[in-house]
Amino acid sequence: MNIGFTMMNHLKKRLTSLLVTLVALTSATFANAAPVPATGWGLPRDVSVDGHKIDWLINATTFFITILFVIMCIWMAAAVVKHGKDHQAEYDHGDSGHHVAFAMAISAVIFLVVDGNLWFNSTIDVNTTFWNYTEAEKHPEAVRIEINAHQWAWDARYAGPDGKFNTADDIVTLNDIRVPVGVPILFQLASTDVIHSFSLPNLRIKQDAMPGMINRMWTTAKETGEFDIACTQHCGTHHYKMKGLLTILKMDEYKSWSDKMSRIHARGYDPKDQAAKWGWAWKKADTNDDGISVEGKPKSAALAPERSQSVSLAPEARN
Ligand SMILES: [Cu+2]
Repeated sequence: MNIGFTMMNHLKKRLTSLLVTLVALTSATFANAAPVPATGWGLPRDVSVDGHKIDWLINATTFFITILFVIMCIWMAAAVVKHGKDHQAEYDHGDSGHHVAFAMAISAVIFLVVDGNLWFNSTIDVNTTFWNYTEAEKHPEAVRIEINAHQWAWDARYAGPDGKFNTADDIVTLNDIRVPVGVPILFQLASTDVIHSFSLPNLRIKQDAMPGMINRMWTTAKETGEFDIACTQHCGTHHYKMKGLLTILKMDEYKSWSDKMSRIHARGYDPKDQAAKWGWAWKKADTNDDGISVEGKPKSAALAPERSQSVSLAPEARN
């Protein structure tokens, strides 16, 4: 009776350990195999031409991590089953030549296959696509947008028909960015107050907006629709409110919108209003080699007319 009870207890403990391992394994598998819907689990729907390169990196990382996780779980489950009550424990420093060689070989395989693979592919993607501003700028219909981030909204400025920023035909919007599908969209980013991060999750790009410097990023949309603009840098108490709407339009719809907006803004343009001219001369793609950011300051980081709510601005920006 007593022996039977001890055996049952022992078996129960082993089964519990096995069950815990299996539950951990199953939940990790579900998390990794997340689908890609418009809502729900997984990444937001990718509507950009090059977003699949980012997704490949994320998926490859998840794939390798899952393999390693499964191996570790099998290893632990085997240890739980094998090293039971009847197993004689052995003491071992683990520093023999054999052990050291084994650990180094495993580490080298993981480093070269996993990290090497990710590094190699991401470097190619960055150089040929994501930081290749020269190619993007060459497109005759490329759209250029200046973004001024501030607590807690996004000002956007389009140059208008004359192609120059800070002129009468500029289009200036607040939390409302409209772009055409199928052509490069180039952004240059500045910030009036603190560090923000301009994120377009459905286009798989984001970049910090820094006070005192102009950062940039570019993308090409492949689908029309309405998508989120988010701030992905905690930038103060109302950070959570700092969202906007990105509308991707067909080229003819975009042209008629921008023509109309340009005419409306030209009518309300006041050449004496210096505060409204917060834009800057567009930084050319060849102004720096590293492709990350270009030093420079907006001509004025002061207020655009739409954001005159002084409560939302840093003290130095109010002057
Ligand atoms: Cu922000």
